[in-house]
Amino acid sequence: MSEQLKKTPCCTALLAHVDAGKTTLSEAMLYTAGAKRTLGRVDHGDAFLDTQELERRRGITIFSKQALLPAGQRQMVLLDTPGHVDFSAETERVLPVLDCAVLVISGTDGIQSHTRTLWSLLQRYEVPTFLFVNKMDLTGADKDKILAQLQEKLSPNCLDFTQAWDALAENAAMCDEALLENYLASGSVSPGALQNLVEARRIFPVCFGSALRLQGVQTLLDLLEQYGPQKHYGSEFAARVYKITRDSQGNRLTWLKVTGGTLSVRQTINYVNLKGDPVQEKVTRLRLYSGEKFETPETLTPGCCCAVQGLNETWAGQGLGADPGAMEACLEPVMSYRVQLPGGTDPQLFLPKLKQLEEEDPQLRVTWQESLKQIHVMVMGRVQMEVLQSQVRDRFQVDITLDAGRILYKETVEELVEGVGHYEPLRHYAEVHLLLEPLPRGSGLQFAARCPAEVLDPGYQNLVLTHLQEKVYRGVLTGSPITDMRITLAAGRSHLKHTEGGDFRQATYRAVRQGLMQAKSVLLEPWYEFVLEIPTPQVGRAITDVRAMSGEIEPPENQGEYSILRGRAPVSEMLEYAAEVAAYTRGLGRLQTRLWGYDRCHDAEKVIRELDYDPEADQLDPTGSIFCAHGAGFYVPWDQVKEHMHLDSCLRPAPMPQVITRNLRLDDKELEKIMEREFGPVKRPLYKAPENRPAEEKLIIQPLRQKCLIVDGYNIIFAWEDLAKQASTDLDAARRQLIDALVSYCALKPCYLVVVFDGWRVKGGRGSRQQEGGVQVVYTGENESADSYIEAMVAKIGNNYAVRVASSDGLVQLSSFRSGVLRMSARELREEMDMAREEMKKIMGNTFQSREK
Ligand SMILES: Nc1nc2c(ncn2[C@@H]2O[C@H](COP(=O)(O)OP(=O)(O)OP(=O)(O)O)[C@@H](O)[C@H]2O)c(=O)[nH]1
Ligand SMILES: [Mg+2]
Repeated sequence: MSEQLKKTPCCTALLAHVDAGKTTLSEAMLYTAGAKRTLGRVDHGDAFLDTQELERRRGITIFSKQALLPAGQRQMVLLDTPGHVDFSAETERVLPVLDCAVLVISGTDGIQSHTRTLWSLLQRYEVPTFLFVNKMDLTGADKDKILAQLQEKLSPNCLDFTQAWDALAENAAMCDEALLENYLASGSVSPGALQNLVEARRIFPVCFGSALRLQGVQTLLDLLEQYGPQKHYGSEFAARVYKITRDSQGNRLTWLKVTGGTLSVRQTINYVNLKGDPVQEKVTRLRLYSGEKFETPETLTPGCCCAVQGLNETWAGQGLGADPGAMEACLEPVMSYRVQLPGGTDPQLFLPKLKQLEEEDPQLRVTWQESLKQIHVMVMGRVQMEVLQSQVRDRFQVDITLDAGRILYKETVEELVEGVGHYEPLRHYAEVHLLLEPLPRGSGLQFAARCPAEVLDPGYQNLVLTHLQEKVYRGVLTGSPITDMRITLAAGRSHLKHTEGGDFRQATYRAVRQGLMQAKSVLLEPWYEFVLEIPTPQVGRAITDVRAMSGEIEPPENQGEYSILRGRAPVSEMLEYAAEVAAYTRGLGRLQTRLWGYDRCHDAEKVIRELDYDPEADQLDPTGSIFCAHGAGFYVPWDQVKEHMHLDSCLRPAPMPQVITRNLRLDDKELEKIMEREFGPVKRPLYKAPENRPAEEKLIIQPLRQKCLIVDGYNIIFAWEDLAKQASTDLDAARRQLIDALVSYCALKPCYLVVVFDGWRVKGGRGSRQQEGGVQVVYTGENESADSYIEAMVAKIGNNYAVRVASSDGLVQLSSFRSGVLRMSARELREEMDMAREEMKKIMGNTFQSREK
């Protein structure tokens, strides 16, 4: 293995807005650390990390790249990223693999809109962050002013780490209560304590310098060495893919960070491709890059970032081995363009080539618009457009142009509806009931299943969830993608003989569209958040302009000659406004925009009319269903599906036995607590219910026959090895553990759950009953054994409930139970509880961080 990476490296990225000096800084770091003997320069086209012809020509970074360097006693994988907004998706892709980041601030420009975007991304991906204020050699760069700005705009915990130790210790103590206590008691702070706070993102070290003049660069390296996080990894193989590229020979490279175990040449990797099919491939070569050059080690250890050859269907964001699934990217283009091909080029033949580029940049979203016979791509802006054109020219020798740019709209719903899809051509069968419920703006799509296993087999439930996630669902107003909704599987039905592989896919697709047809849909468009700096006399004009754009504006902030206006406006209106500002202020005004997200469309009616979309004529996404009569399938339009459907509606208010409603209405907080205990801390809120929580109130699952599970407490404890062992030293703890496990199980699989503990030997014990989570915990009284309690209980409720009793295998009395009462062994109970956990884990996907981390 490379000399460089014998120790666990710290993977560090440089991030900033365009031209802040990231590439220059990486050059300076490499040189200062002794990894490079000469100092290249961006402006001379010989920077170590602007390796691509395109980048050298333009003098900007377009692709993220890595370099290896020593940082004192430690090793570092340095990732340089593009700063231009048009390439921010490329920057976002590296965030999930970072151990820490250096946010570069230009000493003369200060905090830009894009800096704040990056800051919130770092927050979202929980990356410990250092700040390097660059270009301090230029006049106008003011250290105190910048520091104050950082503290005000980013975080008060941005601390100057170049100040004297005593002052730093005191300032750091102010950022954390525990540290403060310690500091007050001992009068000092340890570097280790600071490192922990940096790692926990409680403080952000700031230093200053000039990358171009090699000032302050050694200080930055020292800070990274001393306070950079020290990661520890598990022994099982795990990795996270962060990008896909092709080298000049056309070899496909999968860039990943090893996050557990080892990765070796010839190792077999099993994974699931984007279509959901299992793939098994062998690693044929590992490339450990530094700049343009690479070594080809046989094996790599955790912490390393490398390019892997031999994997052909991997994708950026993917987790391999023990690393769980991906996080969804949050920066996305809001404009789509038509690809114009030179005469004689067949678009159908050209499409796969563009798809190759899409693999490298998934945000391109290359689509074939059948109705128009056109290829469309999504790009972030003009610079990316030009880069795409050059890429296509270099790689495929075709000159394309992009035109007819249009805004990408989205759709959501305004209220809760139930969508039903049925698919039953001859010898097929599937029915799916989904609840579509609005979520707050910016939530995206969430999927859940709340369907009892007796109604639909958990295997089919998972299938429905997969189908919900596998495609972009289109709304019925304009055919734009849907967002900001939770889609919950509430019921479904399969047929023992006739349900085939694709049937649930068909039923699921139709259910979503049928639901959308009934719902009150809302058209959304992208909005900018803007800051407009303008000579004060022109404020009136600016306000009028923003109003005319249907924008929103805060009262102007007068700073003498200049005023600052902040607000929001639709992208469609503000797109060209920067040029207008420059014109009417004679170059003195400046407009900074950043994408706020999607919100209500300001001219929805007009857009809907223009796009002229007819959902019922859309052959690709039918809104109706297929039913079967007299041995033949027939089409039922969406508005008649409910008259034909086989299961009842899930939204019909029906009187419910108290116990089930209670379980279903387990408070979100309670449920979340249980989930966290089971699966580890929640990465993002699990149930972000909208204010009026419609689904919780109205979701009522058809009462089949209520399930009841009675657990013979001590018998189970002594039958389960781990609990038995615990019980031998601490019976209370074992009991606690069992109750906790049952509470979780009950939350995952709602049922009437009773656990009975024998108290009959307890002198004078009167017995007790209490409610814990969804579980009833019973201690029998003196002279009453658990067996007899259970027997009496079964006799009482056996008619109304499907009762099962879980007990150790040896118990004979239970076999004499009335018919219809099922016995369950201790082992079966364990298996079922484990299965419920697994199922929920699958359903929850990546909502939870893995415990092991
Ligand atoms: N005066 C001065 N100029 C600098 C300093 N650092 C970088 N520059 C100049 O700033 C310009 C941009 O530098 P880059 O290193 O390409 O900036 P970048 O952040 O990598 O830019 P992108 O990759 O395009 O986002 C170049 O002309 C550099 O020479 C510095 O410390 N002082
Ligand atoms: Mg650069």
